[in-house]
Amino acid sequence: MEKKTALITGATSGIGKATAIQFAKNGIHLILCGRRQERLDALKNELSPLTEVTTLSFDVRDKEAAFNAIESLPNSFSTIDILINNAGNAHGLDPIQTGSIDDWDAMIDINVKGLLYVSKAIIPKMTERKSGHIINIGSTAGKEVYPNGNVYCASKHAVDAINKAMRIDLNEYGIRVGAVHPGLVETEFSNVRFKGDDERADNVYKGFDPLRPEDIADIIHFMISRPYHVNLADLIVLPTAQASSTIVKKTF
Ligand code: NDP
Ligand code: 8X3
Repeated sequence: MEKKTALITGATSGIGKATAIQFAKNGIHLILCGRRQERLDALKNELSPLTEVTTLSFDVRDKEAAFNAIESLPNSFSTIDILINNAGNAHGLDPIQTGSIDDWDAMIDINVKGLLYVSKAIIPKMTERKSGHIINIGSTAGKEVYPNGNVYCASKHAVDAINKAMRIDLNEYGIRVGAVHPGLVETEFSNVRFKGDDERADNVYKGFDPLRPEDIADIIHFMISRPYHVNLADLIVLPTAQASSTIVKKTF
């Protein structure tokens, strides 16, 4: 069977890294993206015995860097069948009246504009071939709004809208578009949100059984391994202990 090629943004950590590992186990060729080259190199070394792997190090905020990186792919990786738009983070958890404008810029530039730049660099070849699969990683923060989540929630509501818009615009090209919207997943997400305050970050996941990045990777692999006429369009995935952004059953 012909091997598929997937480009994963944010493959250096968390959900993106777990997805890369899951895809490699299933023989999918990988283009691993992120800013931290040493982590990309380490993951490439780990996965190369299982599948073909290449890496692209760029900041998704930098549109020129994103286009140049994707343009630079060798022929053997230039047909991208699957795009996993995963790179993103929350920066800060502050009320709107005291929030940092730098944090707002980071979240809009990475989670929204970065996703658009990478998609724009890849979609035209998918429309030419009339095939492809795009999975956008949204969040429960894109389905509801919680206290102090303001701009992060706005950025993920934008991802939700972009996911729906892509599915409509790409419908005539037979391209599959779907989103996964996770609740609380234990990754480096909260370490980034709280800018290295690891104790505060760890506390987010204490007292209940959070999702693990592998849980989301499993679901992403399930989505891409359905027969081509099946498109999982919009999935909300929660830990059992979580009912909504603000309702989590904790043991303390
Ligand atoms: P991590 O912090 O573990 O991973 C984030 C990834 O995004 C890293 O690989 C990082 O790579 C990459 N990234 C961040 N900023 C940039 C940038 N400017 N340019 C390129 N890559 C970047 O978090 P998660 O795995 O949890 O997050 C992955 C996605 O899942 C995000 O979109 C997040 O919003 C979403 N999500 C997470 C949830 C959670 O509870 N953890 C729940 C719902 C959604 P590098 O730093 O090397 O560039
Ligand atoms: C990450 C989940 O609840 O921290 O998107 O916003 S949450």
